[in-house]
Amino acid sequence: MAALRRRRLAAEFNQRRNILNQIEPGPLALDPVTGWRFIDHGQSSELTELARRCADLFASFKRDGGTDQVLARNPSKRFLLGVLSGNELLAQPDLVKLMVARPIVDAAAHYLGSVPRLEGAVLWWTPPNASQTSSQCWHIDELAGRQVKILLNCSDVTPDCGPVHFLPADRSDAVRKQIRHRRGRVSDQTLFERVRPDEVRQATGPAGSAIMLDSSRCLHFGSRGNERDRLVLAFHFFAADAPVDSRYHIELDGFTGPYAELDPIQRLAMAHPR
Ligand SMILES: O=C(O)CCC(=O)C(=O)O
Repeated sequence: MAALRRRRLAAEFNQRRNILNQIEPGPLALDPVTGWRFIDHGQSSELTELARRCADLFASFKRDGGTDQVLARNPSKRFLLGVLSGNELLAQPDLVKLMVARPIVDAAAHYLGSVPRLEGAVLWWTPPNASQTSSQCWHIDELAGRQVKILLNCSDVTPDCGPVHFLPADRSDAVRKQIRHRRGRVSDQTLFERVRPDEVRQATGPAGSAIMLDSSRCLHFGSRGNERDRLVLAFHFFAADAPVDSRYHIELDGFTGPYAELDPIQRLAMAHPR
Protein backbone atom coordinates (compact mmCIF):
# COMPACT_ATOMS: atom_id res chain seq x y z
CA MET A 1 0.00 0.00 0.00
CA ALA A 2 2.69 2.47 1.10
CA ALA A 3 4.91 1.62 -1.91
CA LEU A 4 1.94 2.00 -4.26
CA ARG A 5 1.08 5.40 -2.79
CA ARG A 6 4.71 6.51 -3.13
CA ARG A 7 4.77 5.49 -6.80
CA ARG A 8 1.42 7.15 -7.52
CA LEU A 9 2.53 10.40 -5.87
CA ALA A 10 6.08 10.49 -7.24
CA ALA A 11 5.43 13.48 -9.55
CA GLU A 12 3.72 15.46 -6.79
CA PHE A 13 6.57 14.64 -4.40
CA ASN A 14 9.18 15.78 -6.95
CA GLN A 15 7.37 19.06 -7.46
CA ARG A 16 7.33 19.64 -3.72
CA ARG A 17 11.02 18.75 -3.56
CA ASN A 18 11.94 21.15 -6.37
CA ILE A 19 10.25 24.05 -4.58
CA LEU A 20 12.69 23.59 -1.70
CA ASN A 21 15.33 25.73 -3.40
CA GLN A 22 12.94 28.71 -3.14
CA ILE A 23 12.70 28.30 0.65
CA GLU A 24 15.25 28.88 3.41
CA PRO A 25 15.26 26.49 6.40
CA GLY A 26 14.72 29.57 8.57
CA PRO A 27 15.06 30.17 12.31
CA LEU A 28 13.44 26.88 13.38
CA ALA A 29 15.65 24.59 11.26
CA LEU A 30 16.04 21.08 12.66
CA ASP A 31 19.34 19.28 12.98
CA PRO A 32 19.15 16.37 10.48
CA VAL A 33 21.37 14.20 12.70
CA THR A 34 19.68 14.55 16.07
CA GLY A 35 16.19 15.17 14.60
CA TRP A 36 14.95 17.65 17.18
CA ARG A 37 15.07 21.21 18.42
CA PHE A 38 13.77 23.05 21.45
CA ILE A 39 11.87 26.30 20.92
CA ASP A 40 11.71 28.54 23.95
CA HIS A 41 8.75 30.70 24.90
CA GLY A 42 8.83 33.84 22.72
CA GLN A 43 11.29 32.43 20.18
CA SER A 44 8.44 31.86 17.74
CA SER A 45 5.69 34.49 17.97
CA GLU A 46 3.35 32.09 16.16
CA LEU A 47 3.85 29.28 18.67
CA THR A 48 3.51 31.66 21.62
CA GLU A 49 0.21 32.89 20.21
CA LEU A 50 -0.95 29.36 19.38
CA ALA A 51 -0.27 28.20 22.96
CA ARG A 52 -2.17 31.17 24.36
CA ARG A 53 -5.19 30.46 22.18
CA CYS A 54 -5.14 26.74 23.06
CA ALA A 55 -5.00 27.57 26.78
CA ASP A 56 -8.03 29.88 26.35
CA LEU A 57 -9.89 27.17 24.47
CA PHE A 58 -9.14 24.67 27.20
CA ALA A 59 -10.32 27.08 29.90
CA SER A 60 -13.72 27.43 28.21
CA PHE A 61 -13.86 23.67 27.54
CA LYS A 62 -13.35 23.10 31.27
CA ARG A 63 -15.90 25.77 32.24
CA ASP A 64 -18.47 24.07 30.00
CA GLY A 65 -17.95 20.70 31.70
CA GLY A 66 -15.83 19.24 28.88
CA THR A 67 -13.15 17.81 31.18
CA ASP A 68 -15.76 15.96 33.29
CA GLN A 69 -17.33 14.55 30.14
CA VAL A 70 -14.05 13.41 28.69
CA LEU A 71 -13.11 11.68 31.95
CA ALA A 72 -16.51 9.97 32.04
CA ARG A 73 -16.02 8.76 28.45
CA ASN A 74 -12.55 7.39 29.27
CA PRO A 75 -12.91 5.83 32.73
CA SER A 76 -9.74 3.73 32.43
CA LYS A 77 -7.52 6.19 30.57
CA ARG A 78 -6.26 9.32 32.27
CA PHE A 79 -3.68 10.56 29.81
CA LEU A 80 -3.65 12.22 26.38
CA LEU A 81 -7.35 12.95 26.46
CA GLY A 82 -8.44 14.74 23.29
CA VAL A 83 -9.91 18.21 23.80
CA LEU A 84 -10.08 18.97 20.08
CA SER A 85 -8.69 16.89 17.26
CA GLY A 86 -8.38 16.40 13.51
CA ASN A 87 -10.96 18.13 11.34
CA GLU A 88 -12.70 19.59 14.42
CA LEU A 89 -9.79 22.02 14.43
CA LEU A 90 -10.76 23.38 11.00
CA ALA A 91 -13.49 25.33 12.79
CA GLN A 92 -10.66 27.22 14.52
CA PRO A 93 -8.93 28.70 11.43
CA ASP A 94 -6.75 30.98 13.55
CA LEU A 95 -5.20 27.92 15.17
CA VAL A 96 -4.72 26.05 11.91
CA LYS A 97 -3.17 29.06 10.17
CA LEU A 98 -0.66 29.39 13.02
CA MET A 99 0.23 25.69 12.67
CA VAL A 100 1.23 26.30 9.05
CA ALA A 101 3.13 29.53 9.80
CA ARG A 102 6.03 29.77 7.37
CA PRO A 103 8.88 29.32 9.88
CA ILE A 104 7.32 26.00 10.92
CA VAL A 105 6.52 24.72 7.41
CA ASP A 106 9.92 25.86 6.08
CA ALA A 107 11.83 24.05 8.83
CA ALA A 108 9.74 20.89 8.34
CA ALA A 109 10.21 21.09 4.55
CA HIS A 110 14.00 21.19 4.81
CA TYR A 111 14.13 18.37 7.33
CA LEU A 112 11.81 16.15 5.24
CA GLY A 113 13.33 17.10 1.88
CA SER A 114 10.13 18.41 0.28
CA VAL A 115 7.21 20.68 1.15
CA PRO A 116 5.23 18.42 3.51
CA ARG A 117 1.58 18.31 4.45
CA LEU A 118 0.08 19.00 7.83
CA GLU A 119 -1.10 15.47 8.51
CA GLY A 120 -2.86 15.82 11.82
CA ALA A 121 -3.32 17.77 15.01
CA VAL A 122 -4.73 17.23 18.48
CA LEU A 123 -5.03 19.25 21.65
CA TRP A 124 -4.29 16.83 24.48
CA TRP A 125 -4.97 17.17 28.17
CA THR A 126 -3.23 14.86 30.63
CA PRO A 127 -4.50 14.99 34.23
CA PRO A 128 -2.64 13.44 37.20
CA ASN A 129 -2.28 9.71 36.65
CA ALA A 130 -0.21 6.74 37.77
CA SER A 131 -0.40 4.49 34.71
CA GLN A 132 2.50 3.34 32.55
CA THR A 133 1.06 1.95 29.39
CA SER A 134 0.85 2.56 25.64
CA SER A 135 2.51 5.90 24.71
CA GLN A 136 3.69 6.28 28.32
CA CYS A 137 6.34 3.69 27.39
CA TRP A 138 9.29 4.21 25.01
CA HIS A 139 8.22 3.98 21.36
CA ILE A 140 8.55 5.60 17.98
CA ASP A 141 5.62 6.78 15.83
CA GLU A 142 5.55 4.02 13.28
CA LEU A 143 3.39 5.26 10.48
CA ALA A 144 5.99 7.18 8.48
CA GLY A 145 9.75 6.72 8.16
CA ARG A 146 10.23 10.35 9.17
CA GLN A 147 8.02 13.14 10.36
CA VAL A 148 8.22 16.49 12.08
CA LYS A 149 6.01 16.66 15.14
CA ILE A 150 5.58 19.82 17.14
CA LEU A 151 4.67 19.28 20.76
CA LEU A 152 3.69 22.72 21.99
CA ASN A 153 3.39 23.22 25.74
CA CYS A 154 0.15 25.10 26.29
CA SER A 155 0.53 24.99 30.07
CA ASP A 156 3.73 25.43 32.04
CA VAL A 157 5.41 22.02 31.96
CA THR A 158 7.67 21.05 34.86
CA PRO A 159 9.05 17.55 35.55
CA ASP A 160 5.95 16.66 37.62
CA CYS A 161 3.63 17.34 34.63
CA GLY A 162 4.60 14.21 32.68
CA PRO A 163 6.69 15.98 30.01
CA VAL A 164 7.68 14.22 26.82
CA HIS A 165 10.99 12.41 27.30
CA PHE A 166 13.00 11.54 24.22
CA LEU A 167 16.31 10.25 22.96
CA PRO A 168 17.81 12.17 20.01
CA ALA A 169 17.51 10.45 16.63
CA ASP A 170 21.18 9.45 16.19
CA ARG A 171 21.22 7.74 19.60
CA SER A 172 17.77 6.23 19.04
CA ASP A 173 18.91 4.83 15.67
CA ALA A 174 21.96 3.26 17.33
CA VAL A 175 20.00 1.73 20.22
CA ARG A 176 17.25 0.44 17.93
CA LYS A 177 19.86 -1.17 15.72
CA GLN A 178 21.48 -2.88 18.71
CA ILE A 179 18.20 -4.30 19.97
CA ARG A 180 16.81 -4.92 16.46
CA HIS A 181 13.78 -2.80 17.22
CA ARG A 182 11.25 -2.30 14.45
CA ARG A 183 8.00 -1.61 16.22
CA GLY A 184 6.31 -1.77 19.61
CA ARG A 185 7.40 -0.62 23.04
CA VAL A 186 10.91 -0.64 24.50
CA SER A 187 11.23 -1.21 28.24
CA ASP A 188 13.11 1.21 30.50
CA GLN A 189 15.43 -1.63 31.41
CA THR A 190 16.35 -2.39 27.79
CA LEU A 191 16.92 1.28 27.06
CA PHE A 192 18.95 2.15 30.15
CA GLU A 193 21.23 -0.83 29.65
CA ARG A 194 22.47 1.14 26.60
CA VAL A 195 21.79 4.79 27.35
CA ARG A 196 23.06 7.11 30.08
CA PRO A 197 20.21 8.91 31.91
CA ASP A 198 21.67 12.30 30.91
CA GLU A 199 21.21 11.45 27.21
CA VAL A 200 17.44 11.53 27.69
CA ARG A 201 15.89 14.97 27.11
CA GLN A 202 12.71 16.30 28.68
CA ALA A 203 10.37 18.74 26.94
CA THR A 204 9.84 20.92 29.99
CA GLY A 205 9.30 24.66 29.67
CA PRO A 206 6.77 27.43 30.09
CA ALA A 207 3.57 27.64 28.08
CA GLY A 208 4.59 28.65 24.56
CA SER A 209 7.75 26.54 24.55
CA ALA A 210 7.86 23.53 22.24
CA ILE A 211 9.91 20.75 20.81
CA MET A 212 10.06 19.91 17.14
CA LEU A 213 10.81 16.24 16.99
CA ASP A 214 11.17 13.51 14.43
CA SER A 215 9.01 11.21 16.51
CA SER A 216 9.36 8.48 13.87
CA ARG A 217 13.10 8.33 14.65
CA CYS A 218 13.42 9.57 18.23
CA LEU A 219 12.35 7.07 20.89
CA HIS A 220 10.01 8.89 23.25
CA PHE A 221 7.24 8.69 25.82
CA GLY A 222 5.16 11.17 27.82
CA SER A 223 2.34 11.65 30.33
CA ARG A 224 4.08 9.46 32.90
CA GLY A 225 3.69 10.22 36.60
CA ASN A 226 1.79 13.48 36.22
CA GLU A 227 1.14 15.11 39.55
CA ARG A 228 -0.27 18.12 37.73
CA ASP A 229 -2.18 18.74 34.51
CA ARG A 230 -0.40 19.15 31.21
CA LEU A 231 -1.97 20.67 28.11
CA VAL A 232 -0.12 20.11 24.85
CA LEU A 233 -0.92 20.77 21.21
CA ALA A 234 0.59 18.11 18.96
CA PHE A 235 0.64 18.60 15.21
CA HIS A 236 2.73 16.84 12.65
CA PHE A 237 4.01 17.09 9.11
CA PHE A 238 4.57 14.17 6.74
CA ALA A 239 6.15 14.07 3.29
CA ALA A 240 3.39 14.23 0.68
CA ASP A 241 3.83 10.58 -0.31
CA ALA A 242 3.86 9.17 3.25
CA PRO A 243 0.88 7.14 4.43
CA VAL A 244 -2.22 8.94 5.68
CA ASP A 245 -2.84 8.74 9.41
CA SER A 246 -6.56 8.75 10.00
CA ARG A 247 -6.48 9.24 13.79
CA TYR A 248 -6.02 13.01 13.98
CA HIS A 249 -6.11 13.60 10.25
CA ILE A 250 -6.84 17.14 9.16
CA GLU A 251 -8.01 17.89 5.65
CA LEU A 252 -9.30 21.17 4.31
CA ASP A 253 -11.97 21.25 1.57
CA GLY A 254 -10.84 24.44 -0.14
CA PHE A 255 -9.02 27.71 0.36
CA THR A 256 -12.02 29.88 1.07
CA GLY A 257 -12.90 32.26 3.91
CA PRO A 258 -10.04 32.70 6.40
CA TYR A 259 -8.00 30.07 4.57
CA ALA A 260 -7.84 32.26 1.44
CA GLU A 261 -4.98 34.20 3.12
CA LEU A 262 -2.58 31.24 2.99
CA ASP A 263 0.41 31.70 0.69
CA PRO A 264 1.29 29.10 -1.99
CA ILE A 265 3.68 27.16 0.29
CA GLN A 266 1.15 27.10 3.11
CA ARG A 267 -1.50 25.93 0.65
CA LEU A 268 0.73 23.03 -0.31
CA ALA A 269 1.12 22.23 3.39
CA MET A 270 -2.68 22.06 3.68
CA ALA A 271 -3.30 20.24 0.37
CA HIS A 272 -3.68 16.49 0.48
CA PRO A 273 -2.79 14.59 -2.65
CA ARG A 274 -5.03 11.53 -2.99
O1 LIG B 1 2.99 13.58 25.27
C1 LIG B 1 2.83 12.39 25.49
O2 LIG B 1 2.29 11.95 26.48
C2 LIG B 1 3.31 11.36 24.48
C3 LIG B 1 3.17 11.86 23.12
C4 LIG B 1 3.50 10.83 22.12
O3 LIG B 1 3.86 9.73 22.40
C5 LIG B 1 3.39 11.19 20.74
O4 LIG B 1 2.98 12.32 20.42
O5 LIG B 1 3.70 10.33 19.90
